[in-house]
Amino acid sequence: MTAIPQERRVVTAIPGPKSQELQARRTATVAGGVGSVLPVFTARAGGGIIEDVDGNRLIDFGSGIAVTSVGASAEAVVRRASAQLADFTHTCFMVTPYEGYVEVCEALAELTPGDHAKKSALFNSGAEAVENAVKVARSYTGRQAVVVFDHGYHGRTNLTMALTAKNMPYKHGFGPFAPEVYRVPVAYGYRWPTGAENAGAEASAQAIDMISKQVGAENVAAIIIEPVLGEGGFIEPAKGFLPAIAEFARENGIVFVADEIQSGFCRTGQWFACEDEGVVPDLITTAKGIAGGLPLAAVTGRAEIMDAVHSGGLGGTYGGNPVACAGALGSIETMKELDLNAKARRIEEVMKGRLATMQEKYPAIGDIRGRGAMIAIELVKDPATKEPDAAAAGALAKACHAEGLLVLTCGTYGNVLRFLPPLVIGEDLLNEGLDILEQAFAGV
Ligand code: PLZ
Repeated sequence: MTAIPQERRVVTAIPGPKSQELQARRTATVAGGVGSVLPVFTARAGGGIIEDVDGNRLIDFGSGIAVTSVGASAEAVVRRASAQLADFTHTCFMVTPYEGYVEVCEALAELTPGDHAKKSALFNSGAEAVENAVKVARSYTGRQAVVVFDHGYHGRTNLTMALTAKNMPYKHGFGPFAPEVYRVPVAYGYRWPTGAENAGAEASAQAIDMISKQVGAENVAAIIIEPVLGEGGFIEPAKGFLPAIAEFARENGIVFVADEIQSGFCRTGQWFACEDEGVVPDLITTAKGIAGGLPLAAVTGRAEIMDAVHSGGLGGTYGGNPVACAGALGSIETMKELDLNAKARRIEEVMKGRLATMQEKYPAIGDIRGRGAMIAIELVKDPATKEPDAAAAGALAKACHAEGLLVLTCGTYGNVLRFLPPLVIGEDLLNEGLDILEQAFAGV
């Protein structure tokens, strides 16, 4: 494996001719429902760089949507997964088990918040983990209702579509959705009517009141929340909100589930984002960053809750695939060795400093938020009205792409530009990416 030079290089139009050729073949055979943010076809990727088939090298501020935190070809991930590939690719853990699965569960017990006894079950995707957290919570409580939040995202399967807030593109035309799902307000500080300083207390009171009056706390199996909401716009619930909801869950025998699929594994500068306010979830769902790009997901939680399910009630052919488990062990090893929590906090410092300077010049930046290497800016037509400006977010992303900086958008209103660089990105590349963003503002 040759390391990819950590330098941006734009040698063709973006996308270049080879990418365009592949895109034409793709259009002929790949279902139109599957989109791509930027149709440059990848040749290799690593560190903070994605190299395309035309030889362009893009600065990566996306990490494949918060997945390749250790980079897309991390030495320990490649080494361990390759060794595992050579030994065996699959037996199915439900048929004849193997050590890697157990080692991942041991690591999850060690790294996730709380010093209680913990157990885990492994799956393939984030949505599958969330579905299984609901199965476990229903089995443990004997209750059915599931409470989720405004702007929440939990996946694209039938149950997780119901849990996801946003219609387009995730739910439109795909109903009917699973029943017994209830949505309540979240403390979105920037858009809270009485001001960010009141959002934590008021939103939690409203949410608790709605759950109590409309659902009945004694009917609720699980409350599921992303400690930093991802697809919904990198919304950090205002301080006090998460602890109040977790406390309400505890008082009422409701399983409190932290969906850390996007925010987990060093992304926010802590192993898990719920540590920020000392919240200890009953169950935690993880995926994405866990395995350096290999498909793996987990539900981890209190041993007595996880063990409520009858033997054979949880599983799936590929859940905890041995190659993916080896990748996870390599990824976790890298996070510890390189202290990627510290790296994420440094990325936050650099990004927020630069973005604050840009905000002085460009008032379209209504809000700068997020933690660690999960940072976003919310774009508005006018900072006084806060009217969302999705067109600006789209135009800025496009301008960045043309210069070889991969950025993603998100948000219920589509007006949030989000930055999710690999945590191993060099500081020079990080700053160069921010230079490109600044030039994009000047041009748009
Ligand atoms: N929970 C918090 O962020 C996945 C979705 C991209 P899967 N987020 C990226 C897209 O448009 O499909 C996600 C998440 C949170 C659950 C999921 C679902 O994880 O691995 O995509 O199923």
